[in-house]
Amino acid sequence: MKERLQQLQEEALAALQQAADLKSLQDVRVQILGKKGALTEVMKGMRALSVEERPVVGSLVNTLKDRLETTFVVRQAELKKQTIATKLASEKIDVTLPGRRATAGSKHPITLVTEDVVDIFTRLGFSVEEGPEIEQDFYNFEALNIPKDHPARDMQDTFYISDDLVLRTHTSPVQVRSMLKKKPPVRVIAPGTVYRRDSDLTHSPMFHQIEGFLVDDKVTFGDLKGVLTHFLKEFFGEGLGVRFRPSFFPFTEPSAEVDIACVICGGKGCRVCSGTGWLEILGCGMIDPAVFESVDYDPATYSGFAFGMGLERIAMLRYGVNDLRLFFENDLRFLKQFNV
Ligand code: 2NM
Repeated sequence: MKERLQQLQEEALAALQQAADLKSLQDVRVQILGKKGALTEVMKGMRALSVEERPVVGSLVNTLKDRLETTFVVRQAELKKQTIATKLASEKIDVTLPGRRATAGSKHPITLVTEDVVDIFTRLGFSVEEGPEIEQDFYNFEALNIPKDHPARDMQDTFYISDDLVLRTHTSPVQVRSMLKKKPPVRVIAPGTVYRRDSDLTHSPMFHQIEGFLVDDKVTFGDLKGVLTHFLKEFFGEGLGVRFRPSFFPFTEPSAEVDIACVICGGKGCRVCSGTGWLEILGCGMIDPAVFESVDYDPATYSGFAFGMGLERIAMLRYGVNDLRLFFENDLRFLKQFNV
């Protein structure tokens, strides 16, 4: 019996010491001290002992049990410490390493141009208005005196969502909404994204516009010329050549197109201005009385002017960009150059 206990002690101590992790240590404990463990088996054998031997062996068993329990607890603490140390070592980070720099973005050139134009008109007392890009026929066409058979209404030119809904083809519907909201005197500019079914080297189906209008009593074509000439000289430079040519729009009468002296060749004639020395930059005119009727302004009391311009073209001239597609490709090598 004593030899069996001695042997068990050696085996058990070795097994506890050799357990490599908490799970196998627990297994060893069950194998030795558990209900069906080796030590329990030995204790069952005590029934066969004599009355004199029993307390002696019993005391040995208890001593061994205590010793094994203690060894188990010590080894368990050791393994726990080891586990934590391994985990800490694997999760260690060097906080002294240099960080990754956060790269700053930059404003899109169309945004920069929009901000500049808006700034000039804001200083003239205009307020900025916005409206939906999905627009009703009434605001996009009907109220602007664009008749049912006008080519602009054609499926060829306009993205239709339904019979009555279109992707706005200009930002004029924002002006219509402003006129319905406010009574004169009123000065508004409306920058925004617009859509037309047109896609080639010089046309994108999605592009950007700024339109503006001013209504009061006694507004004249002279006011229109003064405001737009002021704007163009603020934007492109004081010495700029500007000319007004007669034109036609359904929503203005009379209408005009405005040219500036070519910013590339200074008016001598080059590829950009097709040898004319002039660049067409915006459309404008005196708001047609028919538009006033749609928004319930009395055309006998009020008059006003309106204008519109495409921002991609202006951005190309300002930054010397020779390909429209660069604005829509979002190539960071292009966009980064506008970091100001
Ligand atoms: C243009 C040219 C001429 C224009 C007219 C209006 C409104 F709503 F007041 F009638 N907004 N924008 C207008 C006039 C736009 O773009 C080339």
